[in-house]
Amino acid sequence: MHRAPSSVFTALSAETGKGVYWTLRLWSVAVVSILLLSTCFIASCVVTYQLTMDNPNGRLSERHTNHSSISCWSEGIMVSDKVWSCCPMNWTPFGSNCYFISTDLTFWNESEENCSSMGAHLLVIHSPEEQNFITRILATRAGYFIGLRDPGHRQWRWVDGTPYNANVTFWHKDEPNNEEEQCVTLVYWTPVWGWNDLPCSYKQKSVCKMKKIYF
Ligand code: 2F8
Ligand code: CA
Repeated sequence: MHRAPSSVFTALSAETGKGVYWTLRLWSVAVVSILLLSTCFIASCVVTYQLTMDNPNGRLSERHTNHSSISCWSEGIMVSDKVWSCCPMNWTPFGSNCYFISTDLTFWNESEENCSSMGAHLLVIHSPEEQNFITRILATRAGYFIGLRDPGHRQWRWVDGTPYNANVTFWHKDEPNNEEEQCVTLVYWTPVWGWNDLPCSYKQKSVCKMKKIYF
C-alpha cells in the first residue's frame, strides 16, 4: 500500500484542523448572535406587554397624557422590577427627569398650563448640575420661563410645591430687583446664564420637567 510521506500527511491534518476550528468559531458567533437577538426580542415584548397592560386604550397613564410615542433606556442591571426608564419623544432625559423646551412665546400661566397638559410642570431647578444641564441645551438669545414665582411680598414659590431654598438659587447679579416682576425667566446675559424676575404678562419661551416613566 502506498503511504503519503509523513510531512504531507501532517500538512493535510493541519489544514483540516484549521477548517474545523473556523467552522466551530463561525457557529459559536452565530449562536451567540441568535441568543442576543432573542434576548432583545423578548425584552421588547415585555416592554410592549407592560405598556399594553398599563394602558389598555393604547395611551399612557393619566399623569403622562398626550404622549403617543416614548423613548426608553435600559437602567442597567435589574435590581428591582423597574428596568426601563422612558421619556416622551422630543424630551431630553437627565437624572430621573425628562425636560421639554417649548419655543412658543407665552405668558407664564399659559406656559405652566402647557406643561401640565403634558403631565409636567414648568422647570423646577434643584442643583447646579441641573442648572448647567439645562442651560447647555438652551438658545442664548431667548428667555425661558421656569416654575418659580412670587404670589406677593417676595415669597418665592416653586410650582410643584417643593420648598424654595435660598442657598440653591442662580439669580443674575442684582436680581430679583422689582416687586412687580413676579415670574422668573432663565436668561443668558453675557457671560453667564441666570435667573431674572420679569412681569408674568411678558411672553417667553419655557421649559417643562416631568419624572421619567419607569417600566
Ligand atoms: O437690567 C436688568 C433688568 O432689565 C430689564 O429691565 C430694564 C428687565 N425687564 C424686562 O425685560 C421687562 C428686568 O427684569 C431686569 O431686571
Ligand atoms: Ca428683574
